[in-house]
Amino acid sequence: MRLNQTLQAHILVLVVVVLIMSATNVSAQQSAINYDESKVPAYTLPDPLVLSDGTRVADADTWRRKRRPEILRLFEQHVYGKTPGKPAGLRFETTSVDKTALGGKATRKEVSVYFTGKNDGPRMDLLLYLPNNKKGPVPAFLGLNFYGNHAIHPDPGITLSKQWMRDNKNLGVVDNRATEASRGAGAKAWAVERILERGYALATIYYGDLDPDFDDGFKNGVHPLFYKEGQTAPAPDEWGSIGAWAWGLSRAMDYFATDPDIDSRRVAVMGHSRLGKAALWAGAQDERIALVISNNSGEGGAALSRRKFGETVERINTSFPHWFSANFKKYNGKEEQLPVDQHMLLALIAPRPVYVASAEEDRWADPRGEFLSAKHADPVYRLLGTGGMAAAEKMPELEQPIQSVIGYHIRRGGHAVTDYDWERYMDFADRHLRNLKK
Ligand code: GTR
Repeated sequence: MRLNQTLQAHILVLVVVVLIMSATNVSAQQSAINYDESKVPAYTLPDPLVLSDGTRVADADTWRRKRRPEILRLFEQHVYGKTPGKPAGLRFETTSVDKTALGGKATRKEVSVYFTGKNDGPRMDLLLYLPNNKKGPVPAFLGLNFYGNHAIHPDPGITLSKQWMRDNKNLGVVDNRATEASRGAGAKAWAVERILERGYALATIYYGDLDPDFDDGFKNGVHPLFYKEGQTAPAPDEWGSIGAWAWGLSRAMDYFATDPDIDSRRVAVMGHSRLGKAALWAGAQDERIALVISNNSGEGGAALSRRKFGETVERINTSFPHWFSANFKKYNGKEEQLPVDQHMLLALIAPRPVYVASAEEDRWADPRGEFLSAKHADPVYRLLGTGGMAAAEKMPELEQPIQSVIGYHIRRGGHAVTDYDWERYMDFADRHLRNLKK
């Protein structure tokens, strides 16, 4: 009898183990991530230079009037969702100025951007550093940050963000709020002194000011400001969080147009990872942005979705259901059915310079897919009379940057923004922003 019971217990354990094993196997199959180049499926990219009615786009005018708006609509409809424009009540207020910041090297300014004009309404806080060694309006780098403006530099004069933040004890974020310990916690990704030395201003915004990065059904953040009577969430073809982050970059552009210290015709937008996706989408929509930089933006950013290498559409929509439009979920596992691919996002930036940067170990973001996207945007740039991408035939070796109007590099190391990246972005901006007509 006792033996029988033990046997039964053993069988039960075995059955449970087998069930667990098969369950994990199923989920492993669903989310199988491919890192094998030989297993990249054969694919055909949609041609950015063919109209949806099949007509070839043979001149710059047809691109401008017909194809560009068509592609923009496709990205709105199927990928990022439609974005509202500038709100009528938008108001700026300079809340601090210190001309002796960073040991006298910089002027630090903080500006609140009130979206409804009301002081107790939603707002974003811009942090600006201007180089003191340069007179007049200066070109600027603009980028969203992950952990609050105070995290980009240990400068004690930066106001500590009070917004919701993802918990991170190492970065001093406790109970979803920044603490004094988070000052400068993200400074490695921001070459502040070098940017100033090279004659640029730096402007940054905490991305959570636009929409805190978790799936709450769009109750917080800027989305509710635009709900129609009775609406409680964005429609399937309306913006998600990436759309809101990109929208914030455009509101910063609105501000620059009013600030005589900034040369608003020479603003480069830079973003890393999910914020690189937002930077590209902002650059695609807002033609006031003179130059766009994607740092390791990967899936839904610079990387071609059809390659299904590293992160996939299904994976990103599952991990981050709030990032894209609800419509984008229709393409889970069906990348080949998308009416666009990400080379067309880069093409929307043409003829303005765009720089795509990858990192060797960042395979999740598919470095080759990022390179190929840049390469396949080239025909649009050429049609518009710019040089396009130099040496596009072959992916360059490590740390051999391409600095033509479509720029590209792949550096050693992993998923991050490094000093190497910043130096290349400034080389690129020196070359391409300087040539812009005033
Ligand atoms: C990852 C995500 C990527 C990238 C990254 C980031 O978890 O899968 O698409 O956006 O986060 O933003 O750091």
